[in-house]
Amino acid sequence: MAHIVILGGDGYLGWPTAMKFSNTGHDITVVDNYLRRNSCTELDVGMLYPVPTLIERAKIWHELTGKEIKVAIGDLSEPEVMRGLFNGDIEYQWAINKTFSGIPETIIHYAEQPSAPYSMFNYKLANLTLSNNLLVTNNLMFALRDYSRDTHMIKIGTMGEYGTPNIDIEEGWLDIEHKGRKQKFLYPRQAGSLYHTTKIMDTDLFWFGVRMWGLKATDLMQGPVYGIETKESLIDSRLNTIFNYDEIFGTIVNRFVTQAVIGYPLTVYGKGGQTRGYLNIKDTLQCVAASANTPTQKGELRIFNQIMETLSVNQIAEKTQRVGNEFGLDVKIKNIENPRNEAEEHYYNPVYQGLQNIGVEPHYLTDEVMAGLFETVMQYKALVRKEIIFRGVKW
Ligand code: USQ
Repeated sequence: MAHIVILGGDGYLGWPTAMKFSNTGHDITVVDNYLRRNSCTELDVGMLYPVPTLIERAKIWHELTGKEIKVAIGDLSEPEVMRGLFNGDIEYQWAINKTFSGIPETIIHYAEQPSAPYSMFNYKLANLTLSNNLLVTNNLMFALRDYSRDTHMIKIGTMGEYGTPNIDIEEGWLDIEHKGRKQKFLYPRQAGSLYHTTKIMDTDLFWFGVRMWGLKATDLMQGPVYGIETKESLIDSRLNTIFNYDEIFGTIVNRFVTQAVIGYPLTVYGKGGQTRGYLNIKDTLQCVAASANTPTQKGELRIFNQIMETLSVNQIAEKTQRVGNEFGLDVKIKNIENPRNEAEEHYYNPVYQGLQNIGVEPHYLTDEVMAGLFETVMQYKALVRKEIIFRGVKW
C-alpha cells in the first residue's frame, strides 16, 4: 500500500482519481482549495447537478466502502501548505486517523485552473491562472527537492502545449539534427491560450527540476476529456464527479450532449475542422494508474500523449446529432463565429503509443458510449441552464 497525494482532489479528474486509488487499497490524501467550484459560483456558470463538498464526499465514500480518503482544504500556491504534505505540518479537515501518513511515494498534480476561456476572460483571470498554476507547480518542485527526491510526481499537461503544427507531434521530445550534430529537445510548443501557456511553463519548470535535482516526473499531455461515470462513481450518484456544460469549464463532448438534450443547436465554432485528441474519463484514470505503477528513474522526465483517438469538432457534432436523434431528440448543428483564435482547418497527426505500451486499454467514443452519456445527462435535463451555454469569451 502506497501513500498517494492528489493535489486538486475536488476537481473533475481529481475526485475520481482519489476514489480509484483508494479502492485499490492505497492510503490517499486529497488537497483542494475549491478554486474550480468558487470560480463556477463567481462566474455564475453552475454545474449540471449539485456535488457534495470534498469533505462530504470523503464521508460518503467512507460510509459506503469503509475506506478513508484524508482531506486537507488549503491553497497549494502557499508554499507552506504544499510543504506540510511532506513535513507533516498538515491540517486534515477530515480523516478517520489524523496522524500524518508520511512522505508520499506518488504525488498527482491536478491543482490547476484548467480552462482556456477562463484564462482569456480578462486580465484578472489571466493573472489568476498564471499565478495559481505556476506557483503550485513551483511549490511542488521545491517541496520535492527539499523533502523527497524519490517521490514520483505525475502531472497533467495538455496536448494544447504543442498547438497544431504542420508536422507530426511526437511524445514530448524531438530529435534535432543541426549542422551535422544531434540533440534531443522538448518538442516545440506553441499554445493557443494563456491557460495552455501555463502548462508549457509547468513542463519547463519540471524539466528544470529533473535536470538540476534529479526529480522523478511523468508529464501527461492530455486532450479534452469526456464522460461522468467511473467504476467507483457507480456505487452512488453522490460520488459523481463535477460536470460542467458551460462555455468556460465544459469541454466539447460534455457540452454537445447537454446541448442536444435540451434542444440547443450544437455550438460548432467556425468551420469545425479543429481536430484534437480525446479520451474518456475512465481512461484518464487508467493512464494515471499505469503511470503510477511504472515510476520513472531519478533525473527522468517521461512524457506521454494522453489521448485515445483524434476527432474534429464536426465529427463530434455529427456523432452527437446521430446519437441524439436515436433518442428522438431533434438535434441541430449551428456553425457560429469562432470566439477563439485558432486554426479551423489544419494538419494533426500526434503519436500516442506510450501509455498503451504500459498497459492502458483505450475506450473510444462509440455511439454506444455517447448514448450512455446522453442517458446520464437526460436525468438532469430539468436542471440545465440555457443562458450559460454560450457567452462568447473572445481571444
Ligand atoms: N469547441 C467548439 N464548440 C464548443 C466548445 C469547443 O467548437 O462549444 C472547440 C474549441 O474551439 C476547440 C475544441 O472544440 O477547438 C476543444 O475545445 P474544449 O473547450 O473541449 O477544450 P479546450 O479549451 O482545448 O480545453 C480542454 C480542457 C483543458 C485541456 C484541453 C486539452 O478544458 O483543461 O488541457 O482540453 S487540449 O484541447 O488538447 O489542449
